[in-house]
Amino acid sequence: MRDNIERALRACLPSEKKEPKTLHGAMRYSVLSGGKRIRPTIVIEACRACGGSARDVMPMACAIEIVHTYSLIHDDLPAMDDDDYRRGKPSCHRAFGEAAAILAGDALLTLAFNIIARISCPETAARASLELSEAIGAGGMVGGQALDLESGHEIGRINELKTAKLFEVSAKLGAIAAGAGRKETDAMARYGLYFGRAFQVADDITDGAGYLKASGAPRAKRDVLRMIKESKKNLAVFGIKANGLRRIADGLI
Ligand code: GRG
Repeated sequence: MRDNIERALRACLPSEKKEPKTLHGAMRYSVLSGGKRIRPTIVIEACRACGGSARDVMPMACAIEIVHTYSLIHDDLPAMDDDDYRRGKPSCHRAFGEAAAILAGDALLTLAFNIIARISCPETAARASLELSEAIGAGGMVGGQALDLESGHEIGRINELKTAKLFEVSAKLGAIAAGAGRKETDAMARYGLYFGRAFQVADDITDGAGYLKASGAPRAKRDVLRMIKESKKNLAVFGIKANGLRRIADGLI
């Protein structure tokens, strides 16, 4: 599956040989830099669990990974986390300059919605762009980042918006691509949301930051396990077709 995702991502991105070459280079550099591709894998597995095929859902999987990459590029900027490295390589602004990195993030976000707009079923495309825009805008990922930049906001709320909403919409888009009904789509969304919460706490434990600082290691570890269990509970309705999603959740442990 990983190879298919890489191939599809490559095909979505503008060529480095075409102007503006620096912008295209920065976009390709950041997307094709060896991420774990957890979010697109969740999109595909959620679609499979709802009876759809990996091929049908690939545009949505790519759109989600492209949004994720935009968020990493902007998060690494000097005005945000000011990180020199990402995925073991110089971060986008270190490799291409700050202006190019800002534009690469902007262009990737736009590209994600362009990919969704091209989905052949107009209803699916409209629903997917509505869900995605709500998950990643001021009421979702960007809003979470804004709260994180201020002080005094509850860490669970920040994590939910900044990280979990993108996982929630990943699972949801998979269900939507498969034409799942309301009950299945809601169950998928809850799987993604709880997985996303667990993912951020696990990341904080690894980094020694955020939730770990606020709650201490024993509680943070207990909470990850509880959130993973809560996440997997929502898969019961899909039977063995959701084994891929169960493995992803267990992989966090
Ligand atoms: C600046 C628009 C904007 C948003 C920032 C999501 C986010 C909000 C920032 C990303 C930075 C960050 C530390 C997010 C927390 C989630 C997280 C641990 C991301 C890393 O995800 P992985 O581990 O990364 O899936 P790979 O490299 O494997 O894709």
